[in-house]
Amino acid sequence: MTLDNILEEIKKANSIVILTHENPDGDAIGSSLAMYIALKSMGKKSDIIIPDMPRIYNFLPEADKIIKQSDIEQYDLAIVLDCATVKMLNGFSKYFENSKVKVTIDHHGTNTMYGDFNYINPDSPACAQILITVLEYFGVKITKEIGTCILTGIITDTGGFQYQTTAPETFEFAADLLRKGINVSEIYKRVMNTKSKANFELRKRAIDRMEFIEDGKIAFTYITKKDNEETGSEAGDYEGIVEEGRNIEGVEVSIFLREIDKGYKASLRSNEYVNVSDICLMFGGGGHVRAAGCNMQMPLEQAKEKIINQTKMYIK
Ligand SMILES: [Mn+2]
Repeated sequence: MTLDNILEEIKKANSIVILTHENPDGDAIGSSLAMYIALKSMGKKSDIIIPDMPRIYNFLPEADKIIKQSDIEQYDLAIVLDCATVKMLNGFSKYFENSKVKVTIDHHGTNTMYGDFNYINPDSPACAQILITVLEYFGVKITKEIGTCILTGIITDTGGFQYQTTAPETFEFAADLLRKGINVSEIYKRVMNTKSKANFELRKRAIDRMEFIEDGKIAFTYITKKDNEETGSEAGDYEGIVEEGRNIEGVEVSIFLREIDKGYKASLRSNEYVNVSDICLMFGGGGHVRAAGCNMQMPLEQAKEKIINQTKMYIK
């Protein structure tokens, strides 16, 4: 079975690299750190390479061990977490391509099974939740540190247990952690409610620009590089903006464009019936039914028109 193969590869490997998707969220960071700590407990040293670490997750155990790049050309084993495609590894895919053995652990239905061994569960609300099964299989005890990282992944990807993806096991696991003395309410507050000043400033601009299309069923907004500069934004400071549109009464799809080096990165969220992963797949992206994204290498006006027109086709 896949997990036996993965465990065998971990045991064999002398050098391991942990990777995740670009623009990492709480699930990406939490899963990576949980794996890092688990490997350490198994007597395995590993590198986590994340070039664009959002500052709100700096409180996580071992977050200071995350590196932006590595001198090691070829790792024996690469473990990729929470990442649907090789393309989403973006700037640091070379560590993946060069490694001798490749493992992916993920919960995206759009995962392309690009590893030698792929452990995918699209029913799991977070990659971090899959790790509970994986680590228990490896005989790793879920310590307070590991639990904190896993819970961070679960809380962010379930929007604080609010999405329909939240499974009964999700609550059971949270209850277990609470019994173990993990400060669930503190993690919740840090992850869900604490915003950087720059995030707040970006949010203000995005809300100010928000447009409603198709009788208010589509909400659209954007931020530019200039906004980032003027607000002193760093990686991850745009988190939560797309949800602002989604939370407005009558909105089915919220679209948020964010300027990146080449064009715009689109984030989509839906409420009831639109599969936004389908929309994003049209532009080479993907994700989940209610949350997905894609890159659009074109000017703002063009990106806006294309993504809105595509979305309109799904609106009832
Ligand atoms: Mn995830």
